[in-house]
Amino acid sequence: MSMKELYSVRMRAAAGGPHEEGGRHISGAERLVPEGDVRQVVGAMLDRALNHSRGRPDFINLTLEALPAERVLTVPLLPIRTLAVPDLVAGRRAALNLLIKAGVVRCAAERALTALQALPDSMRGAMLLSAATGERLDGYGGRGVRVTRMDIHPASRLAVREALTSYGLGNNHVLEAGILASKVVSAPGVVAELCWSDDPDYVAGYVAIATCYTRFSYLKPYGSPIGGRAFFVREGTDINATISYLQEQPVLVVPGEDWCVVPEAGEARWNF
Ligand code: WAQ
Ligand code: MG
Repeated sequence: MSMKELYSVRMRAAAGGPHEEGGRHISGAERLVPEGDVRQVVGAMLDRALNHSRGRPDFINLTLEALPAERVLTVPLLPIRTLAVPDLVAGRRAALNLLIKAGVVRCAAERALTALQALPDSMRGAMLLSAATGERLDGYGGRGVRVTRMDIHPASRLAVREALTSYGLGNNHVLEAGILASKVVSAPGVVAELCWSDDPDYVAGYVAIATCYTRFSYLKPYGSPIGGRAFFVREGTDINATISYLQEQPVLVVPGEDWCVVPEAGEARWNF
């Protein structure tokens, strides 16, 4: 597939006015596609913004930006595994333990969980937190750090989608989150990511580390419109470099030779 240029297509939708005037975040999306796909992608994003379970937006911002292909970095797609947990409490406990195993200090991981649970509503972006203390490091307040300019490599999209579908993971959430997380853990200084959705009916969430994307079947209460993301960075990281990588560096994610969806593991095995 020859690609001289790629287009970053970005959408953000809010209700009650634009985000920057206090509107409530409804939906966002990020793609990085060849020119021939732009029309279809823009149409799909618009449909998605207008038919969202979080409500009807009255503000939609669509951004298109051409990027020279030589600026685009390639990073590996994380393998995806699922841990079935019986409920939210078990899910959060397992997620906490995995974060600690990945090098996040316990009190930092606990602080992150508390901070995400205490959000009054979803942010548009993520909190950047110290993996040592849990202290908030970005200065973006209620907006958070927005990861943009990333996608799966167009030559791999179909095969990855099919692999996910064959494991019952064919919904948009898994692929999009897998792409985002693969970029996030490739950022300088990032140790791990913790995430759950802001879609009221979507209760699964994940922890991503450098080697794996681990889904937990329950990470938030059914019906809650409050999602969130936390990125943990190690001590001594140049925060500005990390933020500019996350927000600006174009990245295509590519499944390596050994990329796979790890078959679902039983609850007992993963009850750390
Ligand atoms: N950059 C930073 N943070 C973001 C971005 C982004 N591009 N997009 C969303 N967020 C933050 C924001 O605070 C949202 O409220 C929150 O993440 C959740 O976003 O394996 O659907 O798009 O089954 O609702 C995870 C589980 C689904 C997927 C994640 O996220 C699976 C999901 P959502
Ligand atoms: Mg959502």
